[in-house]
Amino acid sequence: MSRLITVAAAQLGPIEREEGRASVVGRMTDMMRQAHARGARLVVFPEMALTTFFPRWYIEDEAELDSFYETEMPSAQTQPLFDLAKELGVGFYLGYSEMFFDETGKKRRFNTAILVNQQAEIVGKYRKVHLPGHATHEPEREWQHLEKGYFEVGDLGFPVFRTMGGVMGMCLCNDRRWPETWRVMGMQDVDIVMLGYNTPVYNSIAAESPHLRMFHNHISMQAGAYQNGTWAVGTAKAGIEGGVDMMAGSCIIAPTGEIVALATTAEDEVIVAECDLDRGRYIRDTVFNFAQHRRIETYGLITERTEAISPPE
Ligand code: ING
Repeated sequence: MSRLITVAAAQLGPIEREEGRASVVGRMTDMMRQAHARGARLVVFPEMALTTFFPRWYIEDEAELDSFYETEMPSAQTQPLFDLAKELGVGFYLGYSEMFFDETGKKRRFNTAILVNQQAEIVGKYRKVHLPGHATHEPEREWQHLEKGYFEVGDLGFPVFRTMGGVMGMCLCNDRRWPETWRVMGMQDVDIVMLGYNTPVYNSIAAESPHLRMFHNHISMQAGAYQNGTWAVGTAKAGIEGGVDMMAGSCIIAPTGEIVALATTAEDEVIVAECDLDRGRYIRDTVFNFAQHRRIETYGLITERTEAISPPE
């Protein structure tokens, strides 16, 4: 019997610096209702879905920087999303900036995503591992990309969670570009990988055409899906946000690597697809049957070494 679940990507248009969380949550609950009305029982929101993508700015004032993080989840401002999820019986992926003080009193900051089931219980958490950009202010850039300065490297690895009838995994934005992200979850027999992204249309430091940037966005997720026989859902925060054009292109990708649903705007937009979580089984049993075909004795360099080293001249 097929394990079917109808999934939605709830793409967000721009969130400006001054837009409050209550307003954003209102947009998200509207989209959750739309998704539910179209049969979806799992909704994937973007990375950093509650605020503007603030790493585009150098923010010196610590209190201002802190204002972009969530210190509790759910909070009074995000509770309506959980309440609606429970009312409708819809699970969701939510990306947000997480801040807390650890047992030593140290302030911790992570770029985080949670997985919430159809009873509105948080059943999974992921913290972004691949932080792109730079750690300190680089004034020569047209805009900053200070994720390395505003977040710690994720400390939870790439876990998967058996919930809502399948094995579900998460990652965040730049993670999708790294095959290791997908393979670690593939090694755990993942059925669907959910991710949100905030990706500028233009590269702030190198000439790269918008069509090439979108090509890289999709090929990263299509390859990850196919090479691990998993569904993938990539949800953008899109449009001109904080003066920077952020790419759209939210999509739902089958384990075959085919895009089965694609956003056509750079605004709040819901796309939906019925996902047969067994669709990837033939791929995992044949071409990517890891037990039969992987040769781990040859892969040592992948985890023994961080940087690439050229052979001697
Ligand atoms: N954003 C971008 C991403 O990986 C980026 C950063 C864009 C890196 C293009 C390399 C090329 O989609 C985030 N938030 O990771």
